[in-house]
Amino acid sequence: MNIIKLDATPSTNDFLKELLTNQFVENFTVVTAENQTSGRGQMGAKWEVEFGKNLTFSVLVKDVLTEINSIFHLNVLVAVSIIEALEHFNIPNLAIKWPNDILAESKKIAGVLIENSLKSNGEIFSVVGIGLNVNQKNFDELPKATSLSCILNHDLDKEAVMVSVIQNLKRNVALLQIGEYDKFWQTYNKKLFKKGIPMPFEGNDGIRFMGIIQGVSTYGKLKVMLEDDAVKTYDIKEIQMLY
Ligand code: BT5
Repeated sequence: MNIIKLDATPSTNDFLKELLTNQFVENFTVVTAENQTSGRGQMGAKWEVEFGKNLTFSVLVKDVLTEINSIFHLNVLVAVSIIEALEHFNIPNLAIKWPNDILAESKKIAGVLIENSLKSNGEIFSVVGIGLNVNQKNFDELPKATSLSCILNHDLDKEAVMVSVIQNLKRNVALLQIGEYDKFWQTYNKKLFKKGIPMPFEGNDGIRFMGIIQGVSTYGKLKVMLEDDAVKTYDIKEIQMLY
């Protein structure tokens, strides 16, 4: 496993993307940092961690996106790979909050930021950024977050957790490439947070409503049953669950 270890960098995703512009980078190369000074989430959100306590890493996955495999397929694979690793470390009550938050005991334990780029030779490179809380204990600033050590009451070897996620991801990408998407999608749906439970939502027009999550379509749309029993599908930017 090719792992580049850094003390500090603004963002491991940015470091890996920069590396890609300058040199050949092997598939599944990993960049990990003890501290990220400007860790990024989706759409300008920040990823914040205590220095040295957690995992912040990015993995290069080449050519997994094809006409058949969409961005959401990789998203599903990454979420399931993290869940499998956390189960291996005996974390109970894991769930996936659509589209890409990993929760343990209803609190966020990991977040994923996937960024794709098309190279001039037609290759598609996916930079899979993962923030996974391992040994941080104090989450006063982030009351809806947790870590492996908060749940298990002991510290863990961060690298062992990271290696487990990467090994799962490698194996699962190989399975995706031979067409085995369905079982990952089924696991993703099984683990879906608040599925079947009435919850408040907010649309991108600011209007709030109640709905019941039914599942996620193969291409990542959230299926929600509304108060008139009609089932509507929503894209990632169209709706958020208020939780
Ligand atoms: C994410 O965004 O959850 C994606 C996070 C990806 C971070 C990794 S670290 C390695 C790589 N390099 C980067 O620069 N990024 C990636 P989003 O769904 O937008 O969630 C962001 C929200 O999660 C924030 O607005 C906070 O509410 C919350 N949050 C921030 N830090 C957290 C933490 N350590 N644990 C749990 N929740 C956190």
